[in-house]
Amino acid sequence: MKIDVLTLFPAMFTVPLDESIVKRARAEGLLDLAIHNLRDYTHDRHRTMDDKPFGGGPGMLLKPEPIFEAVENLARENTRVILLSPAGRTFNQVIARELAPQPHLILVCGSYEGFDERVREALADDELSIGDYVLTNGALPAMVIIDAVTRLLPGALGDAQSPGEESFSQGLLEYPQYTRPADFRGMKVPEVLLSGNHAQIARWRAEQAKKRTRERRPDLL
Ligand code: JF5
Repeated sequence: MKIDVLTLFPAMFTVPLDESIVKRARAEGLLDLAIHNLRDYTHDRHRTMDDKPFGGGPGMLLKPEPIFEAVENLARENTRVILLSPAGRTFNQVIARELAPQPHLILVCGSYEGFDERVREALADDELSIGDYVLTNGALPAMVIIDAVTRLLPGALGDAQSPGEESFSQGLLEYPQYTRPADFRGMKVPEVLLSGNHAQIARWRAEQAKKRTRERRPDLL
């Protein structure tokens, strides 16, 4: 998968996408990630990225020209252009699974007060939010989406792990898990997990997952 990111803050992307599973996916060629500075697509002497909204009002808008030029330069057949902003549909695991098979994404990070509406109308295939709060810019949302999608790419987790069983894949929160020691400071691992009875363990885990989801996230049921 190829992902191009358009941002005013390319430095924000360096460390988080050069660690762990994303780093390995890039090294193995599962993910081809390119971060582009939107300012490189300006042509005036001051490299102006923003301007005042027509009709007045507070704040500034991203100028449309650099975004159009960048997207038109990078897009090919089968590209999905996605804006990141609080006005998008809320990103979740279903959307991550829908993006993972795409050959090419362009993620356009908003900032200031947001996008000129013509960017939405003429350029964007989708607009995503990562939740109902306001950030200073779309770099963190872009990284969240890259992370969630990358671990779903075939081979990204290695053979030991699978993305299929975890929280949300089944539509439920995860059941409680324990590792050694079986007694840590008097806090004991539930007896059933030490029993070796795999049918009983599976039943206990399913019950616990449902109970936890009912208590914490009834909206998922
Ligand atoms: C942004 C205008 C983009 O704040 C966000 C955001 C919050 N959830 N998902 C995305 O993006 C930055 C702010 C203002 C456009």
